Amino acid sequence: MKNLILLFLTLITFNSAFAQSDPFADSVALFIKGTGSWVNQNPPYFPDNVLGPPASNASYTVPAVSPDDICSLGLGGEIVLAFTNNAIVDGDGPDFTVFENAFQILYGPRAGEIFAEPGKVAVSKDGVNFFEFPFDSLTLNGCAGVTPTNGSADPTNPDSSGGDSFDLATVGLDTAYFVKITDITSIILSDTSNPYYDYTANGFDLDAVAAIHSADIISGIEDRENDSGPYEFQINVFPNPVEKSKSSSVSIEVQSKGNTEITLYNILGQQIFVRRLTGSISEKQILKFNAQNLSAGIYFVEAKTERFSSTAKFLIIK
Ligand SMILES: [Ca+2]
Ligand SMILES: [Ca+2]
Ligand SMILES: [Ca+2]
Repeated sequence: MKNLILLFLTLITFNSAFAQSDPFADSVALFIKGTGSWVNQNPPYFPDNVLGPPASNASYTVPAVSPDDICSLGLGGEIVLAFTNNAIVDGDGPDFTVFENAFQILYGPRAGEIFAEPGKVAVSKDGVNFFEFPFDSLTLNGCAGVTPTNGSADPTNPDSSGGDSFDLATVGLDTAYFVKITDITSIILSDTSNPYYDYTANGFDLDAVAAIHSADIISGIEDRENDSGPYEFQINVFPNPVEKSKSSSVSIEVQSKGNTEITLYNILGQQIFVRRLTGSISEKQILKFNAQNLSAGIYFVEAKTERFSSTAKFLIIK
């Protein structure tokens, strides 16, 4: 257990010896489509169009419009992006940027103004408790979907990247694994005197979310002892994250030799269960369990044989 606590510290302090993970959102934890339906809300475009970097061809006056680049949330739509190989952490100033396809209008009665389909933004550590950034629907201060994207700039540099940046300190979080964006375009459409009123607006178009202050999460193999043995020792958990609303079945796949003890811990290091697998040869064994009664959050699975020990991290969300 002491070793495990040390390992938790390693995990939580994000071992910098590991290769830098990408700073962008890694998976979609939840998508509730709003009013309207677009091709970019479905495969093969979605979810890749909201993961990874923002559209490189977007500029102040030219919005990204390809379904490969953006996903329309629809009026009132809501999306939750999960970070699984990196976390957003609170550093000096803003910590992450949301990229949408806002742009400056060049012609017509609104020339020079920004065409905005704004969203409100919230963040979470556990995928359950979200902390919303304050926003103003008249000035759009605090909203995402207001500042055009500069696709030729470094998306992790808020001084030049465009997009709308947020500081975790504003909501009192030190780390976030989830970013929720909810379209609020209908607030603008309900008030023709709103400075951003535009009858053609039809909802937030998400391009990307990038961490400015990013920390790697070790989610794969962490062998504490010499791993030069004659066989592989691996542990994988899938799906990850586990979405309880879709399926609460979790598979832990272990490649090991001999008796293997599997222990599940929550983020506090409390043991949830211990199970034993008995394999005599080096082969893949799968332990399945039901996560229905586990609360949402971060969990660790430790697999241990006489000689080896390895831990994997995974998330359970609603
Ligand atoms: Ca990432
Ligand atoms: Ca900050
Ligand atoms: Ca994109």
